Amino acid sequence: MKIDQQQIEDHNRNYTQRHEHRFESLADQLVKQDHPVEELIDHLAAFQVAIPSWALGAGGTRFGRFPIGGEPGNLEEKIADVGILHALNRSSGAISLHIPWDIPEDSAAVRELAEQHDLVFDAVNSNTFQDQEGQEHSYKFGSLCHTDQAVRQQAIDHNIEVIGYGKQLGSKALTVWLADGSNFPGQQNFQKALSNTQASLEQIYAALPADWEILIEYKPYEPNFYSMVIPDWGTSFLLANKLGDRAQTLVDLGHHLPNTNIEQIVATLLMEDKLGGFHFNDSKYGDDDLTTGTIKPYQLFLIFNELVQGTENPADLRQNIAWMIDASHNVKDPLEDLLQSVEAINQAYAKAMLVDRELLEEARNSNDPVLAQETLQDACQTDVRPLLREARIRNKAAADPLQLYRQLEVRNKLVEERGSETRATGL
Ligand code: LRH
Ligand code: MN
Repeated sequence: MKIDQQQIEDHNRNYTQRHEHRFESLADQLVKQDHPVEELIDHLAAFQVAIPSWALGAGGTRFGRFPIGGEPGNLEEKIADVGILHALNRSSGAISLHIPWDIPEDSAAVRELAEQHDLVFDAVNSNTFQDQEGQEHSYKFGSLCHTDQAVRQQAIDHNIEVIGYGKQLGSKALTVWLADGSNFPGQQNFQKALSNTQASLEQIYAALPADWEILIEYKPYEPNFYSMVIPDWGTSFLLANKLGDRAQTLVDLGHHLPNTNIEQIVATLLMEDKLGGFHFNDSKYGDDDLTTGTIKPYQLFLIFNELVQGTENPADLRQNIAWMIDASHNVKDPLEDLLQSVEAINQAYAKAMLVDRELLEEARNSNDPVLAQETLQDACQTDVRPLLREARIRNKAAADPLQLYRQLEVRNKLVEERGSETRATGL
């Protein structure tokens, strides 16, 4: 199933009148506020979010999983699905693979197919949280931290193998998330586990190509429920500093204990030049992997506010950070959920670029919290959707990707093509 340009042009033609009216009135308002509208549109049009290869099928929990039908049954079909998203919003121009769920059997062919969909490969993810068929050593009690050197070496070799796949596909980063930890007090020697992990990461870091980065993802709990070897940003930051310049911290929004001030963590990592990337999603309680911006949209805005404030040139922001989604779709159509996530991320970015930075600093320097709040919320409560629509239309994407996705009955066509039983690898 491919979406052709004619279908998008037909859709946009129907939108033109309504859109132009709304866009012109917003552009007028923004110009009056001295906002560089054309520049804003260029930044938004250039902003790309990577789609996780492991979130293109129906997700589930231990209590159940409800198939969606038409799921991609292999890597080629996953690339085609990300191609559909990118055709609709021209903001999903990258795919992040998870190994071994998505091993590229023929890298040249996979790369060729991705190019046909105008896609590149973002960070590749290793997996030492599951035991694979025929695997010599189990990761039940950890991987890079394991008490047994043979298990640690097996996990190190796997990460180096993942770098190998990434190199063939043009990826420039390895994401390492470890399920390593313990379920009971006394079960693990915290210091030994952390120093084993550091020593293992040093071997992986040494195997990194010169132009690659390693992104260290932290998580406070699950699947271990007493301790995780890398539970928080501080531990990831500590390891990244010990490894070297090309080691950075990855912030998965769902990997924080309730009420954690994530925007402050982002500000600190940015200041220390150790913010490597994001896994965008949203959550109310735990690592719920819900649609980005659905539960805490103001937090998402505040995170982008720190990103825009903390970076001189927006182009650097785009280049230096890996923008990726990490979600699980238990009740929504995965492609609709991902379209909504990309839209929410773009809205937060657009609103953050509308903050009157001078006025905000003035309010801060004069300790005027009321004015500071008004300045932030003035931007956050601006309806930026016409700006995003304009950026998409200029990018030859759909004015309203979700509406066109439904109008074209993409899911039904995927079910016709693939049947209702296909199951995508991943979570
Ligand atoms: C762990 C995590 C990690 C992935 C996995 C799919 O919760 O966020 O990023 O490897 O989800
Ligand atoms: Mn993640």
